[in-house]
Amino acid sequence: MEKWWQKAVVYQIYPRSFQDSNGDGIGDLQGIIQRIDYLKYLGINTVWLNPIYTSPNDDNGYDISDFRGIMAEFGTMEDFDELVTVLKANGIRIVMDLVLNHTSDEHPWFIEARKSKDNQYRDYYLWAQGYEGKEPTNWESFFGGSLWEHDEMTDEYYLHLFSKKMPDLNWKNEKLRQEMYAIAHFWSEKGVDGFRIDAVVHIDKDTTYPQAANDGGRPYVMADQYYANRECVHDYCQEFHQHVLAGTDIMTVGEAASASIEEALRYTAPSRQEFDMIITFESTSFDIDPMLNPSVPPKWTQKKPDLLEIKASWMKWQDGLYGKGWNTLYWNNHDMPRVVSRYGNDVEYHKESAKMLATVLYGLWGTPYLLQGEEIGMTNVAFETLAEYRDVEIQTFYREALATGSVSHEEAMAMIHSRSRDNARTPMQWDDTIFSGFSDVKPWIGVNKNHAQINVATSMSDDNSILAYYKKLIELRTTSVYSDVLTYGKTTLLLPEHESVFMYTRTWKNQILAVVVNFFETEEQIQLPFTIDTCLLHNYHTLDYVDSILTLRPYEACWFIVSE
Ligand code: TEU
Ligand code: CA
Repeated sequence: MEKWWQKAVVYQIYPRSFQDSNGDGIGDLQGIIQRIDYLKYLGINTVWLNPIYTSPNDDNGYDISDFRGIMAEFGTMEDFDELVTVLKANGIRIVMDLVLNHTSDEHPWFIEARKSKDNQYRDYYLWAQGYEGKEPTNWESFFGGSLWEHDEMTDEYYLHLFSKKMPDLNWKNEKLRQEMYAIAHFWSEKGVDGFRIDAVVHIDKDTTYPQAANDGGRPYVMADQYYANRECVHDYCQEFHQHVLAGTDIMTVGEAASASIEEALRYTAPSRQEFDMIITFESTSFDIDPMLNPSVPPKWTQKKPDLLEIKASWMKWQDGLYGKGWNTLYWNNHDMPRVVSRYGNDVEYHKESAKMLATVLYGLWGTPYLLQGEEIGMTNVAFETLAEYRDVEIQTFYREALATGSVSHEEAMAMIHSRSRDNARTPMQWDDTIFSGFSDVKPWIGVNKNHAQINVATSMSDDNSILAYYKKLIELRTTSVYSDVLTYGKTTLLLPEHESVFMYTRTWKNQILAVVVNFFETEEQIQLPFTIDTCLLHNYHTLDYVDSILTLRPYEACWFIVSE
């Protein structure tokens, strides 16, 4: 049976950087309301808001101190209610970011819990004694360093997968779980249409706290085997479904960065009632090579992507979940560098490569997730100084990397330029004015200098813009006569061994859509095994197609309706 989220095109709004309405340099809910017409112009039908709850903003809202309050900088609950009303009036659904894995250390529960070992909230969190005068285990935080923080008051350590101001919750405590279900229920009652569930694969940990094997490269190591995708996670997701989702058509997308296809089949099988879909990091990690620099966490390394690896991985997920679960399609989110800088060429072939990346990904089977600014080809930013960066992960990475003694300031800054999360968090580029139309005052984080050329206003007056291309692509996926083949069609990979060309078909009833892209800059010639009936999408003005030989210029990309 068709579900609304199968035809969703989800636009991710990072509220802090989308639109400032009250001149404090910080994006807010009224700012989003001001931009509803743009969302309608783009043609998206769903928005995902990053966290808007009360927070001290150590991790820009993912450290929550009141799950039922709206962050003061973003506005009020009345603003939220108005936003929901306006979105729904414009046929746009709203997905909230639900953070279940941890709270802020300023949450009342944690303030109480740390007071004494027998406090009623103590067991809402994960505490342990030190081991041989050090932290309980050698496990590494996702933000670098140990994931244990010593708490003087009771001389115990508490676990924090992320920053030390974000203590992890103890999901083995049933009372805690009930508290989290009540929070989710509160927002479902307010009319939200979906939840993106943050870091959800981490909510169960091995609380026997074994040491992790360590090859000695760094003092602490990732220990996913002890805190990712454990069996209890499935049990808790099913319990969440029973308590919060049963009887609703609320969509759930679990952030399951490290989930394998086998785990994804279990998370997204409809019969298991866990999630409707998950976000895996596998589909965006092809340019990471830990061997390039063992002194730093893998995410900070970068190699040229291998298209054969990309094709094999994407087809594993296309084939593995088809008819059994559901896929998500994304290149960007607020945790990753911007794709046109990462896999494309944001200088000589900015438009062609940005359009190619959209063409190759959003022609696949699954629900697309676009990050604000992706549709105009926003790029990475390279701030001159560390002080211009805002992300707590960057500050921790820099400190830990230099502490190894084997990473220089210049090397660390180069890694920050190419890999940091702030690349995705600079203010939305609305026009070429000094603060890009995002605000009338200096924003909380610097505006990318290229906003003078890359912005919505300029794009709207250019029929050849990346924006016009995304608008067409979204219309094809959501409302055109080709929506069904794009939504339900079976994916078949062609030319599997070709190292530069990515070609596949989508087949649904009597319709065949072919996607043909040159992933790189070298011109390619290929023989097409079908007849082109219609060209739906193309990032060049003319097709060089003679006697069934198609010449593909740098990053050339097409969607065709074909016949065999
Ligand atoms: O990110 C989760 C996250 O980073 C982990 O899933 C980790 O990177 C991955 O499992 C490695 O395999 C979410 C948010 O997207 C991020 O912005 C927050 O900082 C984080 O959770 C904490 O809330
Ligand atoms: Ca504001």
